[in-house]
Amino acid sequence: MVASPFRTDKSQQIFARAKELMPGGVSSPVRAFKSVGGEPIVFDRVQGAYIWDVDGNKYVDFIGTWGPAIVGHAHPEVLAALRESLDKGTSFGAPCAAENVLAEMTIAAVPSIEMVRFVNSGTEACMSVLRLMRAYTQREKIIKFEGCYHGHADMFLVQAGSGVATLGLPDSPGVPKSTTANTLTAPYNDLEAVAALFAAHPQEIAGVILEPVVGNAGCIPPGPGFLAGLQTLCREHGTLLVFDEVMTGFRLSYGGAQARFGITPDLTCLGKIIGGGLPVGAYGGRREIMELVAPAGPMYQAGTLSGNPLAMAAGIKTLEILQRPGTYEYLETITQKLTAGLLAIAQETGHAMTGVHIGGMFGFFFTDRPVRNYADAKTSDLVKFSRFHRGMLEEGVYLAPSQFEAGFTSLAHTEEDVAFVLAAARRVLERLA
Ligand code: KE4
Repeated sequence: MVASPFRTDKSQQIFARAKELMPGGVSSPVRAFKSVGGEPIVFDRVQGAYIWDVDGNKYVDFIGTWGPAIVGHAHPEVLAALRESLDKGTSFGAPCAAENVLAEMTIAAVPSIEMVRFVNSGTEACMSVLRLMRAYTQREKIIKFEGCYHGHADMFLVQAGSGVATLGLPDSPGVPKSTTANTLTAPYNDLEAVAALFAAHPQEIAGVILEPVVGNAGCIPPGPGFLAGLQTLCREHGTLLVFDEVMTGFRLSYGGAQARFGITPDLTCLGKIIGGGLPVGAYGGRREIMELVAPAGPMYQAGTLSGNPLAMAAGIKTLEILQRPGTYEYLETITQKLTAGLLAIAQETGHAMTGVHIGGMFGFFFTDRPVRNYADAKTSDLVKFSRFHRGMLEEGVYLAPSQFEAGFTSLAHTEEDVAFVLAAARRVLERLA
């Protein structure tokens, strides 16, 4: 898959110039490989389960542009739908029929959504839903969880501090303390910590927002009763429960995590897959809440390119493909084989590793302890992760360049790809032993 020896001359040349033009040489920080070290790879094209770099090296791709490529990169039917839409222009800045189509598909698929608003990113979806939950409840505080990421809007950039009830301290310069003072944090999977926050701030908490399966601290599933417990606490306190399904939406099942777990939140954020690789986000929920959003109601939110026909076309075709029989059974099977194989090889080569897979999502940590929250995740062997990442890259396998990300499979990943990846993992882990 990759040239031997592994050559990345062109990548390095292009990236050196990129660093002069763009902060860190990237359009999004995680791409810079800061947490795994080494120079990032500059890519040229994608197809199915694969990605090629500018030096001609081919990799099996488990990032899938961070989730959208669930039907496989550059799916011929998605490209055909885009070409058909492209002939009619790129954006109208006005209603188009395709918005109705994707809205109807989203409403039909996601249990919590009776009405939906399209935006251009997951960040916009989460930022807007935060404003909505405050407008609906007329309260200001929110609860988020350490290690959960809801995009880069100020109020979510909160130091995921340790401890039970942490008043938000901004973890980025430029975010005023006044902005994050209303953001409370608790450890994931810790219902007592959430109950303590409600007790400390009665009638003040507008909403609880979380990733129903964490994908931004590595992959961490909810423990038994956690989601149901949060729903009970929210109902007791007149607080909205919000699932950020930007990553899990249409990945853990066609109805997302909420359909898989049978817990229907009050509001849901979506992104990634519903855009099929083009910029789309969305938020939705009960009609009585969503009708607060302008121009139906007073809560303002807007966007020049929201609902543009190209992005709608890519999203519609992607969801049509996902509706086909056997989709999620295939994703579950291929992801299970990959994860189980990796854990077995780690054990055989003497490396402590724990891992999870759910739907088309997986993650692993180099530790022999259970990982139930961000604090646990941070105790795993990050150096070994970095060395494993680099080793796999040189074997032609592209994993997320951070321990605190998840892995994504697609309908294009085959059993042969899994066998290739596991053989590579064995070679790399034997070298790391
Ligand atoms: P975007 O603004 O990046 O479209 O979505 C923000 C977001 C919101 N909620 C969840 C659960 C998310 O995972 C994300 C974005 N995910 C990251 C990967 N962990 C995007 C990759 C990046 O930041 O470059």
